[in-house]
Amino acid sequence: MLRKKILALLSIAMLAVGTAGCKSDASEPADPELLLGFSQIGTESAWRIGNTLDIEQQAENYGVGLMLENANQKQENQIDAIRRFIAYKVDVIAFSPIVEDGWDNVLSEAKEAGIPVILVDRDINTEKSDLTTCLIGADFYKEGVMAGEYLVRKADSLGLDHINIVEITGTENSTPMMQRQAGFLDAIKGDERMTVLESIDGDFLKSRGAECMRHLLDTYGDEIDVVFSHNDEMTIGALPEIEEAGYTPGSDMIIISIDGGQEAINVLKDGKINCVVECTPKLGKALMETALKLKNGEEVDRVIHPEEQVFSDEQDTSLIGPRGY
Ligand code: GZL
Repeated sequence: MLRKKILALLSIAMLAVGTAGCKSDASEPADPELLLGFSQIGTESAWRIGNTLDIEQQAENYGVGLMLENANQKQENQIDAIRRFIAYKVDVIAFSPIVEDGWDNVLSEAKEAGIPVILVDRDINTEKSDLTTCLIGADFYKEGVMAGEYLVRKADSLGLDHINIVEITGTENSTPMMQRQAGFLDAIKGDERMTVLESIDGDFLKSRGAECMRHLLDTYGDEIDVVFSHNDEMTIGALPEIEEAGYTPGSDMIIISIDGGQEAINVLKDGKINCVVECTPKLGKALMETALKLKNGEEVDRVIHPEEQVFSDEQDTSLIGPRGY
């Protein structure tokens, strides 16, 4: 097949060039019904790694030829990868945009090439709604609301009359960061007990979570009653800093996190985190089914949100089963 020959030549060319920072895994079944190009943000968290593994597993389950490229946290690498997918003439392009802005040009090129685009996990900011076909990902606003609603219940149960909150956010201008923050603030809005002392960007990284927590402890010390962290990675990074400062996370400070990976659930069971809002990385099945529908010219839903739950010290955490990421 001509495309396979082009693909083979381009793959050899790319390996020769040694494209920096990108890993293209052009593993595909013998004669795939569909060739899917996927640009993944990176490997910044257990969530992201779990998301990649799930997409690879589901591609195998559905017999989809998957070309997955890792952008190593750089938007320019994602844009380059999408241009390569266009050159390969893949059937469908999917990607998880690291930030919401800056995609119109490359997605217009995909549209001109007649290749449909699926957004996975995160959204983009554009005036041109026809540049993408579908968004498969969590309702991040609802995740923020669930975090805020937990805090209100916790404050009620402890009989607290004033609560100082520090927030460690995810990557600025990313969908989860903006919507988790908005949902959390809306959930506590009007509750006069609640004060947000500072909100600081931890970029979803463990190392930055530790740095941000050190800064917040140095600045506010024992004024801090609550740490609201946008992902488990940053939360896990922050905990040792809290302990080194002489505080007991989970009791001296209420700790609220999002993702629901195994490491955070283990720490929740140990009582050092009080609430973990689930954000499932298992989006691969919906991605493959949607891509196959697009290849076959079928209609697809504009938005597909997975069901998600809250894990917290309000329940018997010993009953929480293995998380798989
Ligand atoms: C959420 C995803 C976020 C996770 C982080 O769907 O975009 O990115 O919460 C990950 O762990 O880095």
